[in-house]
Amino acid sequence: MKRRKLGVIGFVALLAGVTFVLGAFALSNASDTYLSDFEAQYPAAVGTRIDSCLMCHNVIPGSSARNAYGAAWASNGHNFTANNFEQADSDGDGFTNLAEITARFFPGNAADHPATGDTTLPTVTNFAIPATATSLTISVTTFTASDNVLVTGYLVNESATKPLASAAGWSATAPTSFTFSTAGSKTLFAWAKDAAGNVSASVSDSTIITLATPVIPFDGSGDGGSGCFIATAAFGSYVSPYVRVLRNFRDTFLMTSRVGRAFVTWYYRVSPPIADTIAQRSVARAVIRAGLLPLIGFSAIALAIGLIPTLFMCLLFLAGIVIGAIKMQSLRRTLRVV
Ligand SMILES: [Ca+2]
Ligand SMILES: [Ca+2]
Ligand SMILES: [Ca+2]
Repeated sequence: MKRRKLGVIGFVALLAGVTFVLGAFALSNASDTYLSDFEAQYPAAVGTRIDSCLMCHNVIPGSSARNAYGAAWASNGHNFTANNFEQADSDGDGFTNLAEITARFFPGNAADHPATGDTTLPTVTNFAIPATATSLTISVTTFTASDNVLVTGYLVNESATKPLASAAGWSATAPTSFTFSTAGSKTLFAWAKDAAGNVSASVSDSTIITLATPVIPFDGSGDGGSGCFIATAAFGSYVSPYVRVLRNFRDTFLMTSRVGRAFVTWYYRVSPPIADTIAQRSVARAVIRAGLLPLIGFSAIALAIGLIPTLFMCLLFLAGIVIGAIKMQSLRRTLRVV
């Protein structure tokens, strides 16, 4: 009877032991999974002081004693971003969950947070872009910054005015490229900020962007695919309506005659270097644009009513001017005699 009792007690103890081990394994396994979820969500935090079970637990890693962040995260369906969770301040220390994670502090421990009253500005330690470029998007060769606590934002722009920490365009990592809206001589400014909202002084670097003139092979087919180099450079775009008029004129009238084709071949040989020079000088572009307007007008009329009638109209116009000049001359002479 006694032996039977001891047997029952032993069985119950064994069962309890197995249950405890399995439970502990399940808990620690769950915690490991959650930590992996955290690392996947915040890869920059991997290997840092907050890459630990203490993210969600108070004391014992793997125990069920969750801290404020762990409990709130569980209530949020184990989701790091839903319901604006990153902007919540789970431990109530005055720093959002995201700000704490970004600055490598525990968002579930109110005693652990970025320095308050941090007035030390971050410093941009290195910033460089290529001296020349041939496209509007340039690469950022180097952009590094440091801070007494942690650099939490990087910004590159074209303004020498210090941006606000709340301005648009800050990124958590240094940008690797920048896209300008126009070509020419450009200066870029690099800024860094910290979690306390301090923005660094800028470091600038300059580049000269020269957009390559579209060189489209001329095969003499007059298919409309060839470029009007000088006009394209002057109007800044191959698809400008003015350039299109000249292209249509070329394809309709020049490419259909031997003399016209010879002229186009010659033009394509001499114009690219001229176009390159024009493309880099805004005054030259303006002068060429003005100079091309009569030709564009002539081309547009010729395309609308035909080349011969247009030439006839031009002759009439010129004749009118010549006759008018002669009339004025004789009138002046008559007046002098009187
Ligand atoms: Ca907090
Ligand atoms: Ca905290
Ligand atoms: Ca600082």
